[in-house]
Amino acid sequence: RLWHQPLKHREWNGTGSTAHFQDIFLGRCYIYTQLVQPEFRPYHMQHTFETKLLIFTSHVLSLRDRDCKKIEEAFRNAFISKDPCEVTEEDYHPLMELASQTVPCDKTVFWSRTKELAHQYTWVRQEMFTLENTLLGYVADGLTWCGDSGSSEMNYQSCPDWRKDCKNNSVTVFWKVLSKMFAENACGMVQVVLNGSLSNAFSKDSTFGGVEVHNLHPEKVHTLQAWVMHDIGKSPSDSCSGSSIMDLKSIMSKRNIKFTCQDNYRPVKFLQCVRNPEDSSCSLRT
Ligand code: N1C
Repeated sequence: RLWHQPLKHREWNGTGSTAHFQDIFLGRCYIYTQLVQPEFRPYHMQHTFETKLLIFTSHVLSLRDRDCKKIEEAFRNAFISKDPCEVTEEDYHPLMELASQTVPCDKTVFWSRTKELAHQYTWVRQEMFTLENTLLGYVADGLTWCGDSGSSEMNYQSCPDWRKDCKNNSVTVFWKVLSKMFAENACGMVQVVLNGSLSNAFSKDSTFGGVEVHNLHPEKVHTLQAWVMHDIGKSPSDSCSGSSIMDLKSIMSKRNIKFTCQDNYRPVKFLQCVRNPEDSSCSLRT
């Protein structure tokens, strides 16, 4: 027999909030602000003096004294005690103001359906940033969270599913706001890693195609470089000459941003080859 009846939350079709959400969020925030900084990286991964200075001034300095408890509170306030299907972009604005962060010009990396590979790339090229290499992207990556209009607790039983329940849920709205800000803040030359093993490497329905592309500022971003990567062992389905990339090219030309595209960009291909050294496409002669 249950002595403490659990609070009855509304039932949704998606998995519930990640267990120990608050602890994970706070722990990750402290790891990011206290440990994931260039000075703490192994010597061989340290930056040249210039990039280091750039990152230090624009990126790290602004984070050192960020109060993780305040950030966690602002995060909770965005969705707690609310219907998880009626979360608005404005709900997350106080959080965005508190934890905003800038990435140096030429160092932004977007991705679509290539998450792991894009992250391996920025892990090796430590001066580059995906959204998950910024504080808020880092703390929220892979987590699920939602509240309930009838309670000040998080719902650990279920959260809205994007397809079956609603689009404006706490998780989806968060990534939308954050991705938008990430794109708005980008400058110089920006890169995107796309998946050429899908029939459409570029999709207007993705966060990259639906949000980021439209929030790049042409006054700040002069070029978008796309890398279309084919998974080793799968047959290529799309490439720089395919129609989905042509769509992206025409969107960029209308937006007055120069566009370049390359299939199997070598620095990223090398990362795939580390995992598949025996593949014929990884031999020195190709
Ligand atoms: O829809 P996508 O890819 O094109 O989104 C990726 C794109 C990247 O450039 C990021 O800057 O949008 C940003 N982004 C994230 O960083 C991110 N981390 C985790 C968008 N979504 C992110 N997630 C979750 O993955 C989120 O729940 C969202 O719905 C998916 C999108 O992944 P995708 O379809 O591969």
